[in-house]
Amino acid sequence: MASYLFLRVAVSFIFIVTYIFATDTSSFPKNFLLGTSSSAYQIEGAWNESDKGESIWDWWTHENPNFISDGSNGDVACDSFHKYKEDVKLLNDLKVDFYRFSISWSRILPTGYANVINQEGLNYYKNLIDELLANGIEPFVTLYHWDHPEIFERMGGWTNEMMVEWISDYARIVFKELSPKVKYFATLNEPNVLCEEGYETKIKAPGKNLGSPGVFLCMHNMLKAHAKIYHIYDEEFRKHRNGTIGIVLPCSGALPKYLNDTAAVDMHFQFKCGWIAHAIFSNTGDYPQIMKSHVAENSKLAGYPRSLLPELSSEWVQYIKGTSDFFGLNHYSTWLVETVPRTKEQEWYAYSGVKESRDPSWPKAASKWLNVVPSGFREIINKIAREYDNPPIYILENGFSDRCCTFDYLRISYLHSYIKAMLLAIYEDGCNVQAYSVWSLLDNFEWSAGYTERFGLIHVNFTDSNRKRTPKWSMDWYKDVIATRKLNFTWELPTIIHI
Ligand code: GBH
Repeated sequence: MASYLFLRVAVSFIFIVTYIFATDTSSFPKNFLLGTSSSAYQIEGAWNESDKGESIWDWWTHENPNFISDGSNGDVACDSFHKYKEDVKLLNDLKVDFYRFSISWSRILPTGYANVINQEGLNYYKNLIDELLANGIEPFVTLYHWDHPEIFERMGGWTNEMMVEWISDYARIVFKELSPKVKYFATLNEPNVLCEEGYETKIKAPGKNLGSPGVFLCMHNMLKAHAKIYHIYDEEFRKHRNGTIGIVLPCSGALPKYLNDTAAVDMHFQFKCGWIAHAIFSNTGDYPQIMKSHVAENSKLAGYPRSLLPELSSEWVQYIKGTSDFFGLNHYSTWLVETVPRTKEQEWYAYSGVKESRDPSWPKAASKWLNVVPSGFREIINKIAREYDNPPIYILENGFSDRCCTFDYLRISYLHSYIKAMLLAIYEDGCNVQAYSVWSLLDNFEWSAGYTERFGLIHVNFTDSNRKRTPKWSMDWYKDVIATRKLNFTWELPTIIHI
C-alpha cells in the first residue's frame, strides 16, 4: 500500500516537473527578435524632393508605366518621407523589437557618386532612426533594396564591375553617418531577384533582357559588392555599436514532386539559394560545384569557348567567404520540384535540370507566385542549417498578399502557420533562428503589381491624398504575438481557404 502511494506521488511529481520544464513549442525563445520590414522605394514617395537624384525605379516607372499592372509608380507611395512619425507611432503600438527599412542611395547621394552628400536626405534617415530609438525600437538598415542611381544604369548597372566601387563609396558614407546609432545592417536585398527580373525577364527595373549571361554577370558583381561592403563595416565601423551585418537572400521552399527525388531538391537549392549562399556561408566558398560543372557543360555544348558562369579567383573566394554575421532569409512560398532531361529543341540556357510546379491543392494568395505551404518553410530552414553548419538565421521577410480589406483573416492564418513551422524548426530540429520579421508594416508599392497586391498589417488608402493608414485585424494579431511572445491558439483559424 505504502509503496503504491509512493509510486503515485512519484509519477505525479514526474508529470508536474515534465510539464513545467517541457519546451513550450508555441513560445518564442528568450531574446528572439520580432519586427516588420519595408523598403525605401516602396513606401517613401517624395521621389524628387529634398534634392533626391533619379533612381532606376523612378526612370523605369515613368518611362514604362505599361509594365506596372495599374500603371502606377512610387512617386508618392505611402508618403512615409513625410509621415514617418506616424509610422513609428504604429510600430510603437505594435511594440516590435526592430524595424527593417532601406536607404535610398540617390536620396543621400544625388549624383550617385560620393562627391556630393545631400544633408537634407541624410537628415530624413537620421530623424527616422532617432524617432525609432526614442520609442525603444532598433533600426535595421538595408543599404540597397534594388534602387540604384539611374546614372549608373546608363553605364551598365550591375553588369559593370565599377558598381562594386560605387556602392562601396556609398556604403562607407552611410556607415560613417549612421553606424553610431544602428546595430543591425543588411548589405543587399535578394541579388537574384533583381538580377533575374531586372536584367533578364524585364519584370523589374532596369528592365533589360540580357539573357543568362547578363544574370551571371550581375550576380558576380553583386556578390563582390556585398563582400566589399562587409569588409568596410567590419574593419572601420563595427566598433561603434558592436553591430552585426549580413546579406538577405530569397530562398523558396522545394518539396520533391516524386518521393525520394532528393537530387531535384538539392539542385533547386544550389541553383537558387546556393548561388550566393555557398560563396559566403560554406567552408569551401565559391559557387556551388554542381552549378559550376552544370553551366560549364551547357556552355560547351552550345559552343562557347568558356563557361558563361564567370570564375571567382582564389583571392575573391577567400575575400568573400565568411562575410555575413547572419543568414538573412526572405521566404514566402514553396515549389514542387522534379528532375527533367534536357529536350532537343531547348536552348542551353533554358535548362537548369529541375522543373518547378505547384500542387493545385495549395491555398493561394493574391500574388500568383505565392502559395501557402508552411511545411516548405520548415524544410528550407533545415536545409540552410544543414548546408552551412547551423548559422544564425534572421527571417527578414515573410508575408501574405491579398487585394483588400482590413478583416484579413487569411493573412493571420498564413502568418500563424508559418511562425508555427519556424518554431518547430527551432525546437524540434535545433535550427538557430534568432529573428523574424513580417513583410510588411504598410500596404505599399508592390513593384510590377503596383498597388494591386497588398502585404501590409496596416491598410493604406492610396486614393486619399493623406494616405490614411488603418490597422488591419492582423495588426491586432501580431501585437498579441509580440506582447505574449507566444502563438496563441485562440487565434488559430482554418488554413485551407482559397481566394
Ligand atoms: C520580396 O521579394 C521583396 O524583397 C519585397 O520588396 C517585395 O515587396 C516582397 O517580396 C513581396 O513581393 O512568378 O515571375 O511573377 C520576393 C521575391 C517576388 C521573387 C516575386 C519571385 C516572382 C515573379 N519574389 N517573384 S513571377
